[in-house]
Amino acid sequence: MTVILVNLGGVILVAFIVWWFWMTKAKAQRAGTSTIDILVDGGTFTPSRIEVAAGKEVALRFFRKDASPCAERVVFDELGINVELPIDQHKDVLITTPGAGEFSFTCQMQMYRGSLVAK
Ligand SMILES: [Cu+2]
Repeated sequence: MTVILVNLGGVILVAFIVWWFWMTKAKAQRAGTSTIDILVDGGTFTPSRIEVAAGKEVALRFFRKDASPCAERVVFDELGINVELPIDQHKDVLITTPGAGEFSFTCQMQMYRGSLVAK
């Protein structure tokens, strides 16, 4: 009986350690990357002017409500990013700016317009 209890204790301890390390790692990853929500609707990105820290990875979380083909893609021309946005879903676009500066982003027809300001 004692042997079983000791073994069970060991298993629980190992499970706890594994869980602890995974949790800590996940937190560290989230802390390193900030997330900014952007709504895509009615011909405008909201917000349309986004300030980020230069050279640091940022996740832009687009939420496209506009079902028209106009809002189908988001394009960061200077950064070489062109991503399809699914309707009524969150889409994360990870961006690391090459340095300080202003980088525009648009829909593929350049009707939607926004700018990413890296400082
Ligand atoms: Cu468009």
